[in-house]
Amino acid sequence: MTQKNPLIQTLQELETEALDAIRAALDGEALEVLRVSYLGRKGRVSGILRGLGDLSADERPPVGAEANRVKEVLQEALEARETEVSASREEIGAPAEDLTLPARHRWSGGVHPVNQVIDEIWTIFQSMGFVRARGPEADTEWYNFLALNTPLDHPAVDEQDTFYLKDFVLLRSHTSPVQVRTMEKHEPPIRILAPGMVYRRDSYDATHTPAFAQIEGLVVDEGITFVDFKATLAEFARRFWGPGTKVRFRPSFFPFTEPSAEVDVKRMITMKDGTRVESDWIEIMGAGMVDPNVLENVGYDPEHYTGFAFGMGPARIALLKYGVPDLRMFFQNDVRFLSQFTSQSLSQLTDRDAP
Ligand code: 2U9
Repeated sequence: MTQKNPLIQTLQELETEALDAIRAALDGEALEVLRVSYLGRKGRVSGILRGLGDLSADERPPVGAEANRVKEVLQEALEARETEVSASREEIGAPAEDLTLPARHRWSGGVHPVNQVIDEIWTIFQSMGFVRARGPEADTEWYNFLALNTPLDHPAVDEQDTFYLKDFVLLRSHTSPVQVRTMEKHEPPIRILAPGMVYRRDSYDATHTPAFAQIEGLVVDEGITFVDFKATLAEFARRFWGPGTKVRFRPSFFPFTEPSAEVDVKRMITMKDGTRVESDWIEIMGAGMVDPNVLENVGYDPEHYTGFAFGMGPARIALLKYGVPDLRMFFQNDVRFLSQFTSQSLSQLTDRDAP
């Protein structure tokens, strides 16, 4: 066995030492220093290669081969480490985020303008002692028409033509069935507000939609008079539209109320220059004293109890309140339109139910 040339031993020690140093290097600059000291013109591996000429013909090939192998190993190791340190430099954060910038605003939804109006109306009536009542959206002809003193061949039914699910069962055309069901279950005093979706076979245009929200209210007790009726609704109108609001009750007809009225308001509007002008009369709801036949239908004695009822469409109220020209804009889900009503955020709500 030929003895190992001591230069080969030196090369292998250099290799180990250099590989350790390369692994420990943290940046490109340190790696460049190492490259120069091992592989540069005056480097230690290059020095051995340069001295090959002084070796004997026997010694030269194995030392030369080993020197070249070590040179290649170190070159590869330097390149690999260079790639690693430059990748981690990017990770550490160049280019860095500016942590002093204010946080980006996270998009958050708001309450739909029609629901905002429902909430506002509900808050006003709640403060007057009304409680919320609910009922099914699919109901029977009895609850939707007959109990409400509305025979099916009455012309008023044409206006409330609705969707039948099967014989006798339909999508309610108003929330009045909720009041009928509440009266069946409870004795007076009754003071309820019934908001909810209703359905009619209507066109879809600037002033109609076949599905819409309604809010109806009902008060029944001993000794409820036309004065209670007018005062409650006038108080509501002034709280909703502002203290300067004028209220007018115009005679009308509904099968379930007698006498009946349409309620109009005349608002005080503040112009841009600060002057105050009166609006035209605008119709905001229908209402009336509960027809004695309706009270009888739920088993109340109309000689003993009297009451009043009212109904309004919050989308129509929202239209008037915000000056929106077309009802359909509320239902097209265009964020450019809806985001103009985000003053009330979901997190601000404390006492909100689904309508
Ligand atoms: C019972 C007794 C009476 C509710 C009433 C109206 C008049 C009315 C319309 C307003 C706009 C419907 O959404 S709208 O198209 N409503 O004009 N509603 S009186 O009367 C009742 C309800 C229940 C037991």
